[in-house]
Amino acid sequence: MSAKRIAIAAIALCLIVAFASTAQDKVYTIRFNTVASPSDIQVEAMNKFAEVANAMSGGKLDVKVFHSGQLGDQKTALLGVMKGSLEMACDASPAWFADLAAYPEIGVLEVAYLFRDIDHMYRVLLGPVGQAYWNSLAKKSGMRVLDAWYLGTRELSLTKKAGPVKTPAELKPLKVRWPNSEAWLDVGRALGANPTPMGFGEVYMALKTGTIDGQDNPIPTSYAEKFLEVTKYVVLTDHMLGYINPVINERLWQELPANLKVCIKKALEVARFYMNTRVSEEEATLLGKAVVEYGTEVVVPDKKAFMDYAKSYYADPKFTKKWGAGTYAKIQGIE
Ligand code: KDO
Repeated sequence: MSAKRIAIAAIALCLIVAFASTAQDKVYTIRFNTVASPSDIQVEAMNKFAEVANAMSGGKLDVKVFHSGQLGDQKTALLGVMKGSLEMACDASPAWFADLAAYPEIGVLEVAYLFRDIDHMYRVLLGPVGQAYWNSLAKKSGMRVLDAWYLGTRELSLTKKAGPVKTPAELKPLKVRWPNSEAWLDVGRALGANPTPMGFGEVYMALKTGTIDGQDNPIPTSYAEKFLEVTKYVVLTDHMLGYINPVINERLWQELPANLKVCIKKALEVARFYMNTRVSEEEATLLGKAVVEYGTEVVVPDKKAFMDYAKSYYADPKFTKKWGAGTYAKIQGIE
């Protein structure tokens, strides 16, 4: 080999080594945002994720948690993750993706009375059906779903003025808040409501000042965010097994070395177990606390009336057109 060739080969080798060591030495800062406040279990779970991911990666991952919407509300954060101006967000789920990622088909994964129980929910979301939706979401939007954390069963909480609603007909005249995306508003409509769209951060004040008559969220969320302090009735409609999907910018995900991807996946799993256990515990205990602390009245509604109403609402052909023929039944039928 000539001296010139040896020199070129040496330079090429140096470049390869330099590149490899840059990739290896690089510290990835990952900002992880939520609208939830620090008293909310999901913030604890996000902190758990950060702690495990950072430790497991030996400092190559630097996950930082931002609560209370410090880096934006639900929509802003998800659009940021899609564009790459934010690395991760926690307040994500299909009813958001359907609108923000212009992917109406995926909305079928978050409709009233879809899942029989948590096992069914997990078989769909973390099984091949869910994975196929998450993969096409990543292609369409630049945002990848990494996991599914149980948020709790969604129930209505209504003000004193609204009264102890027991049927869809009684819900109709009330101003009940739902998250501000079309697929979320359909959840409200499927219960007979005429939903008021509103950002999460405005709900407490709107309940307190009487701008709205109620809202829907799982008990641990409604308790942590003090929504139960400013409402009187919790109506046990059990209309949805709520979950959130931690998401990451797809370009960043593809850039991450394989070992760091493993750290992220493992840390998410730890956080998921933490969150799901705590949520289940708190679902069982917090209502009793709210009864003592706030004088909450627990209302057992005509759940069958709500379920029947939802079934006929989603039977509208516009949903078959959005989701694809037979998709809803296929998801419900997964064993
Ligand atoms: C909410 O805005 O009511 C909601 O429960 C919607 C969920 O998709 C999720 O964004 C959640 O807020 C936040 O994570 C706060 O718990």
